[in-house]
Amino acid sequence: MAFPKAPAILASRDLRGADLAGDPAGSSLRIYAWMRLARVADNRILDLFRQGVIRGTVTGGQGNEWMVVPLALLLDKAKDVVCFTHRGLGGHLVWSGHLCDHLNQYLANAMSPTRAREGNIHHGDPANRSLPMISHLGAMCGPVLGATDSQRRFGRKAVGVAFFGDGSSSTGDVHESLNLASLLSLPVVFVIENNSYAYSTPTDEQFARGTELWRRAEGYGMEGLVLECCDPRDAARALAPVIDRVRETSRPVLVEARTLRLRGHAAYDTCDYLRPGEADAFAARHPLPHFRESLARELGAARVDAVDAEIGSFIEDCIKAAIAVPRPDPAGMEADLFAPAPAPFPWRPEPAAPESLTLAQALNRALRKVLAERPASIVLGQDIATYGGAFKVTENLFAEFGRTRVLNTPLAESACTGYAIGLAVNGHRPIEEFQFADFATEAMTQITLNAATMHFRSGAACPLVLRLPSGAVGLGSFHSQELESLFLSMPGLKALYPSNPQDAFNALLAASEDNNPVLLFEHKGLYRRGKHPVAWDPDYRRVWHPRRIREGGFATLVTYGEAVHLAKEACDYLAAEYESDIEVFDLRCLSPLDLSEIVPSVARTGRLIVLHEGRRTHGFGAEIVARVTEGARPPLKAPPLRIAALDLPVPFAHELEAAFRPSKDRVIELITGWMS
Ligand SMILES: Cc1ncc(C[n+]2csc(CCOP(=O)(O)OP(=O)(O)O)c2C)c(N)n1
Ligand SMILES: [Mg+2]
Repeated sequence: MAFPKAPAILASRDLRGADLAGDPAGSSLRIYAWMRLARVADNRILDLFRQGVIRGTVTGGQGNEWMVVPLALLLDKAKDVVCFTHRGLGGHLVWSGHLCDHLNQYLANAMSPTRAREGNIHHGDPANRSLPMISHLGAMCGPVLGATDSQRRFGRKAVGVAFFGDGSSSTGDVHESLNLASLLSLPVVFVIENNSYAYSTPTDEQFARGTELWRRAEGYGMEGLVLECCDPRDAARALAPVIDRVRETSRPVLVEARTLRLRGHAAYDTCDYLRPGEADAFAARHPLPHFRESLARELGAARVDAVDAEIGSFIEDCIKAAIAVPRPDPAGMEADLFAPAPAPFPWRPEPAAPESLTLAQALNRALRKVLAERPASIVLGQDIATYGGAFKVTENLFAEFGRTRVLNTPLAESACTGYAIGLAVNGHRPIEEFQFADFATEAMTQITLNAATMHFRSGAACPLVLRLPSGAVGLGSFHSQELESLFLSMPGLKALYPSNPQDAFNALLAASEDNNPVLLFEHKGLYRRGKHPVAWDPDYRRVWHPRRIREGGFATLVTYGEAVHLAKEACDYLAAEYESDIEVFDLRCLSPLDLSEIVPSVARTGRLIVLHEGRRTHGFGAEIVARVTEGARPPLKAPPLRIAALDLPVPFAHELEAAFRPSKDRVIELITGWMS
């Protein structure tokens, strides 16, 4: 489809601070044209929603253009990083693409930039560093930090801009991100779009001490300033030096932009909650008509009228063109969940001779290899630098690779995972250690909604490894959990769970070269369970598939992680005592599940056992049983047996923990009971 030709005045998307002094007329009219485009487009999108042509919801940016348009014009589109919010259509229009691209997004048609997988303004242009927003407010700050840092690491003098509203400023992610940006000295401008309301809630019901949100900057050790709603040229004059300063000093700045609540929260909101006179007060301060009037005075009404007319007919032509685009095709959706597998990385075939290592040492060896051979890799997590991590998996890496590659993080799992996502989307390959898998719940939104959905909704790869020390080793409810079911009930995550040092080494290489977020579950009880030979394995990618570790004809047992060792011991005992040989598979990869060898094995043995340490109800075994037995031919000889932990929080005392999770004796008892 040929998009209508844009008016000449929209040919330039750039504004330099100096333009405002040197050529006030030319640059003023250009700012006006982009603002006008944003405003009329937003209004027409609202009309189309009311007519039922656009579905879902639309959240307009009316009242924010005076700030977002000059800011977008001032940024360097060839290197800077942004993430606009649901009030940022003006920013999107300036940043990249044709108006039709953006309309296609709202119309969710076959040419939508999110391939119609997201609606409203949830698109971006990741290839040009405009990160697509997710609804979860505050959660986009971390990715802006990461992508901006990634640009700097690649030697590009970028600035990032993280937008969020007054309401969003209450989220933990915003706090974590402000702290992280200051700590890492990241060149990010945080912009609070304060329109005095979060949906229907006024600021005095959101904050105890009024609305001086910019003053929070001091607490984070950064500069803060307030920008009252004003003529967009004044906004540009105020913002240009801020951007320059952030670019030069690489210090973050917090800007509170006091914007206007000209319309309701979204299309359906009639704003009944505004206080008496408030709507009129907003209207009186509305910069767009004032700006238009001054331009008409300065340049003559005819020139401004001509811009309006040209933009108006361009928008109508674009709407016609976008409406004519066919509806999206569901075909291919499932294939797009994951980014395709890249060619194997040309790893050096080392260690050539086997080294005798524990599983923790094997992971350390693999991390060293990844850091040494792949410059884009970065290891981050709490206490992982000089201390070497809670389980010493990162020991000595800091001494060898330094702070830029091996980065200690504050207790801010959500922002740090967001930061890692930003690094990943922009071309780095972060490997994040969670001190215990349990703390990954702090980053639930970032992992399951931001990272996991990234490729599906934006087409961008997110090569991110999340290392999760798992399993019960006597530490109680909050340092012991097996969280595979929790995470893997959400689409878009890959997951590996090695049971021995060689698989752990292979798993880290395989995960680190994948172009998707990969959860690497590491059972703490296996970290130091003996030393085993570990060497370069040209078949390391086999770790994405299960391995048959014991042959047998009586039944098929599927397990993973530490339970693999229980299974082996129990099956050896059963073979000796009952002459019942059980075939055992170490699943190794929990997502994507490959059951291609397991299904024929169960067809042959006619019996299926699943064994894992995670809880039984909604446990991962339920999925395996369902997938293996649905449509099983021939029908099974016995109902499947699930052996798992009790449906309880992980109890602390060792007697209680032993009763909670499967033991060798319990496995034997349950299997013999099932056999008889
Ligand atoms: C974390 C989170 N909680 C709740 C919501 C639902 N919600 C969407 S917009 C909104 C109000 C946001 O207010 P603000 O950040 O001030 O932005 P504004 O819409 O005023 O521009 C709420 C509560 C959300 N998107 N994210
Ligand atoms: Mg608000």
